[in-house]
Amino acid sequence: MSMEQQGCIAVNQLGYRRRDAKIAIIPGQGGSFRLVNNESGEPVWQGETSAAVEDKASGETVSRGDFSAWEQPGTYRIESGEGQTSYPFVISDSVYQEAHHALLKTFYYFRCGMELEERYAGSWKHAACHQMPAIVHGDESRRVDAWGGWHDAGDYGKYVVPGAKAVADLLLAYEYYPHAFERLLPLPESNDVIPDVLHECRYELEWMQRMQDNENGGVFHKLTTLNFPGPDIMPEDDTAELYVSPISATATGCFAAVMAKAARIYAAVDASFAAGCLNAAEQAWAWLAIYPEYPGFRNPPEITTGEYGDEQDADERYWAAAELYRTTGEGRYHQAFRQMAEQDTINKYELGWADMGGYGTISYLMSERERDSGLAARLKAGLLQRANELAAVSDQDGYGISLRPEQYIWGSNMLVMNHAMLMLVADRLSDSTAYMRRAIEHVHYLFGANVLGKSYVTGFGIKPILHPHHRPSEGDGVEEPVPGLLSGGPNQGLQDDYAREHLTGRAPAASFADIMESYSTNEVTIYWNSPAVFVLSHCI
Ligand code: G3I
Ligand code: 9MR
Ligand code: ZN
Repeated sequence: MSMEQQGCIAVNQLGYRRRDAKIAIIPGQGGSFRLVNNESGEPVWQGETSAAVEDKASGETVSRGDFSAWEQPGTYRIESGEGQTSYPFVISDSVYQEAHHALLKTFYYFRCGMELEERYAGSWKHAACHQMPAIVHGDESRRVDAWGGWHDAGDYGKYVVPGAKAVADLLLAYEYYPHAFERLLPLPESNDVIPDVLHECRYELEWMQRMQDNENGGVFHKLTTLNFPGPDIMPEDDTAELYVSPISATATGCFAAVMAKAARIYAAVDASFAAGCLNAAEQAWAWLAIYPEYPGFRNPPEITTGEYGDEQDADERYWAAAELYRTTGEGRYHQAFRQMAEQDTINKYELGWADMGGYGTISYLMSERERDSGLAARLKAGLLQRANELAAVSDQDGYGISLRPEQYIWGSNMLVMNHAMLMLVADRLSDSTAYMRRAIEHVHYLFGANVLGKSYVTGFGIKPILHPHHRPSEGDGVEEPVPGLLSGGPNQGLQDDYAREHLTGRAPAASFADIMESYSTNEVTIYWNSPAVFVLSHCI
């Protein structure tokens, strides 16, 4: 076996659960391949690959070696052809526990405004940051004391819209898979009454509440310094003045939605917090009613941090109506939802930071309230149709992934996980096992079954990313990055200097560099981790 070829057969580096589909991706024309006991080198099973395909996304010719039939626990590798081999991997039913735990724990590492103590943060401890009240942009004598919440990403901005997506994914994961959240993280707030995932989301929800303008119920779009700090500045050393940017309709819409959702979920564990969430949601809805049309958010000229611009606020309003109806049962919200559901311009099946309609659809489909049965049937059919489209793209892809080549954009790993999430929702709504099987292939991709043979999650797999664009990981003097961070992944858009210089001409799924400088391929964010928590919650 030549060492160069080790790892060239791509597998999930965490391993495979016994009953899951197990597929190794083998470069070249394919043929016979063997599953080998990693210790003894003895083949235990052998098979034929599928016919080779020219995979557009990766730019490679690959075939698929399906060894799903082998279910015996152990440590193995795949071998084929002329000395090609995979990294070793295990077959075991507990391959995802630790990764799930770390992907969730990461939200604690993103916390702003409090010290991260060694007891909870280990070597990645640091002092409290960003505790000063923020100046209101455009009304400079006014201050908003919005401490707390999570940093967005590799930068220290705090943005309402992506925060709402992240909390929505975590709360939805808890609603779907409560058993996946029984283990303590632990957190400073841990107790035996409230699961840690709800403590962690509450830390963000309380920050979001501080971002609501108590004069009118609208929600400030974001809280950041004027510009991004240097690339290795620790949070507590980022002491430039903080600003809140103006209210936006997208922030106010998804705020109303996620607060109404939280009101329902927290009612069972903390009635007074739940009541505060509902009140905040209702105030935000009142603002939305006063401004049925509102210009999309644009950065004020002095502010160059993340924009999260989005001209379309109808999907956030649609989601808000769905959650407010499900939580309160009030007919006015149902009526608003039914009206908006007729608008073809709203994408009702996306789970992104810009297009959020999918959350409204899922909430309506899960609702215990009286529903418009025709509408519910149409939404269910639409969601299954969308999942069928994703499955069809997956079936054409050498790596079993539902992204078309042009979808390897900034944060492509969010799409990989969002699509898996949608397929898992489809799995619940239908009798078919076809969606789940494909969703799990998306997990395999994340942990190494991809053209680069990398695990995109820090600290997990044999070849994990090591240099994410994450200021604390760069600046803390600790060699290993914070664990459990999901990288944005391949982006063919060449949207940073490093990518323009080094990645030009690469195939879409190979347009990635594990380099701090490449923020458009290797940054990390709360809302890329969150759909991964949802998907792995299914797997443990
Ligand atoms: O939607 C279009 C698609 O239609 C088109 O085909 C494709 C081709 O380039 O582009 C798609 O738009 C991309 C968009 O993300 C999709 O969500 C844009 O090119 C791309 O520039 C944009 O990137 C966003 C990036 O900020 C720059 O604005 C990322 O989504 C977003 O996650 C990222 O967010 C940053 C924050 O601003 C600051 N904090 C870190 C965070 C992560 O990098
Ligand atoms: O670090 C910033 C990252 O969090 C953002 O996602 C990214 C895009 O807005 O910008 C990064 O900051 C870079 C800035 O845009 C240009 N100069 C280099 C900065 C990275 O060190
Ligand atoms: Zn901070």
